[in-house]
Amino acid sequence: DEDGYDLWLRYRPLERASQQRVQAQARSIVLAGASSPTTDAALAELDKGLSGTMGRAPAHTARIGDGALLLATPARLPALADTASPLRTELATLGDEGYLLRQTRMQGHQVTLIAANTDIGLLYGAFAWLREAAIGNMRAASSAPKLQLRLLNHWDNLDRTVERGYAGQSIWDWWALPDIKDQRYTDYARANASLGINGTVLNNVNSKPEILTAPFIAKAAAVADILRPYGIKVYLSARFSTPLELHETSTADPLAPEVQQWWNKKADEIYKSIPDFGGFLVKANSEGQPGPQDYHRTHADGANMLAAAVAPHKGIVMWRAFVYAPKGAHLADDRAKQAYEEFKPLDGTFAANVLVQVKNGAIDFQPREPFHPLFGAMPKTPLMMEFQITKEYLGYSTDLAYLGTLFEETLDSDTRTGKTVAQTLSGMAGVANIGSDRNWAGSHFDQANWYAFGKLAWNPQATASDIAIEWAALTFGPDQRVTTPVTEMLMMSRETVVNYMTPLGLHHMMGTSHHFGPAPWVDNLERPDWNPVYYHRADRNGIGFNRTAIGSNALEQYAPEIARQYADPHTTPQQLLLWFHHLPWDYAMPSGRTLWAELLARYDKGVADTKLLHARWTALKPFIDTRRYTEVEQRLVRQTQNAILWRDACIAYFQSVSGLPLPPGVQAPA
Ligand code: GCW
Repeated sequence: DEDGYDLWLRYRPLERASQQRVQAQARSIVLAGASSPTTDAALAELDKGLSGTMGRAPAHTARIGDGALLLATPARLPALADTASPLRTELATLGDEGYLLRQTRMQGHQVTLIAANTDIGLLYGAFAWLREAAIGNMRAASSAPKLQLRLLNHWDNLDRTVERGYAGQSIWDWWALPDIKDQRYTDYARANASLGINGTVLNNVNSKPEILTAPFIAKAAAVADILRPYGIKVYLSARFSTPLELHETSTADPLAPEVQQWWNKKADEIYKSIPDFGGFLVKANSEGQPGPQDYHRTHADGANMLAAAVAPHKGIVMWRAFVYAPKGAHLADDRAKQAYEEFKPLDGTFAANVLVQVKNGAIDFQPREPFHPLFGAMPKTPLMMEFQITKEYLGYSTDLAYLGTLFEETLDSDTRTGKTVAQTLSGMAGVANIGSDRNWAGSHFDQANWYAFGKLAWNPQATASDIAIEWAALTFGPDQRVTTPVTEMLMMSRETVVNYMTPLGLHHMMGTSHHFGPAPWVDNLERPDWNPVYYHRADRNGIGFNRTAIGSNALEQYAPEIARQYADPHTTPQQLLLWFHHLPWDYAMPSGRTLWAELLARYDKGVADTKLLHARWTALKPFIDTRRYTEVEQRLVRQTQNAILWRDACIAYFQSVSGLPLPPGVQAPA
């Protein structure tokens, strides 16, 4: 019975023809040179993969023979170090983490070579080869990551609750650690390494001082020991006021010498237990978290102080730009502008080992947002992209929404500063959707979002559809009668959610605090910038947030070409229309409909497409194992109800505001 635990590393038996192709490439397995923990992991994975797909794993031999699957680095195999070898030339372009898969002759034998410059590269190569085997492709490949930092961010609390987690408790069992190490940690490492993820922040950005005390450092070190062979570094979220709250300093002012000294010593202590500790992630002066501004210091002052503490150990600081202050948050302001206003002036003032981590959009992980104006605006500061893999605003793990298309849309956006968003990045972080549920992600399809994040962090130019096809084949088997419809479901799913939740650029209309379900009517929260009415601004005359020069002028934060194009509703992409403009209900849309009628049509399409998703899945019943089929099917039924609720609630509410007639055939609720 398939329960989803194996993720995309299922290694189920292949058909005979595929088995023969795989067999031809792996009559024996040869590791050049001595073993290391990382090559042990690679060989164990090959054994596991081949036992599953082929029925048994080939013998490991020391000598290269015909049909060998050979793992080698230049340091391990002199032939690869030979400057005359074209393979060496190719390897030289692949860096520390790249790999190549190649049919070649070695010592007079026909072999399949998995080659890299490092053992981590070999591990990545082994996973890539196994992926080819599982799909039955056996293609040659050559690949290196385009981004250096590819991290998961766990919003996991020390009591094992997970902020915005929809997949059960945190996988980190802090109570049991460091002595008791769940097998799940190793499987977590395998899954992440198979995608090339090379770092993980273990705890929530809403952090606690305890995480940096000796007992928790020991626990984190135990996790780091398990992840290390897989090329994954451990990072921690640091609470800015930690020394003060632990009563070990009298202030948390970043410019106070005692504070700097405390952090220096803390860093020394951490690195003693975790020599390759990655560094800190910090949420400061945002949503009630402490930060340097509590002492009238800047974000750069705060980040640079922490950066100085970890710099001698080659650590980094990822400083989040997700800041917005309650003060002055009245309707004339625009929360979307605040991060840019705070951070843009600091460009060039951050220490070399600081990265500023920016959410994909300027509000908060909405089903659709334009790219954050900080991308392209901080040329002197390395930036990290922060995506949310967990679906806080897209229906949790109940609704099906493939985020590959959302990620791709942001990454491919042209900043008009000579770079796409992807080209402005030094790294990518994904807020993890992983929990202790048997299937890790809360639903089978949500595994695709973890997968897509990892793949795009490795190569931000990869396409969401290629990733979807690969995931579908690895998850449900390479039968095209399954992979084609599953891929089509994935590719239409996010737009479907946009349509039934927030069409045409609407945003932040979700239920207060939990963020599930519609609540566009809410207007009484303690902070105006938390109210949905602040964002849609619907009234008798029209709807939308005017962010042009006669509105909040958030547009001015974008490159002039974009600002000019989006200043006019007629040249603003329809999908962002109400993000940037407040328009009359009878505004003429390109479809020929009024804005009101277009809005209704979008909501209807969202519902219709949800039903279509369900129908496509039920057609797959003969091809999918019972448990996974049923678990997905139940969620699609629920999603249809959710979509109907969104549509009906939003239409009823907007109609009550606009006073416009409902479309023919639609009755106002009694
Ligand atoms: O998306 C919002 C969430 C908060 C989260 C915050 C952030 C970790 O609703 O739960 O807190 O953003 O990103 O800091």
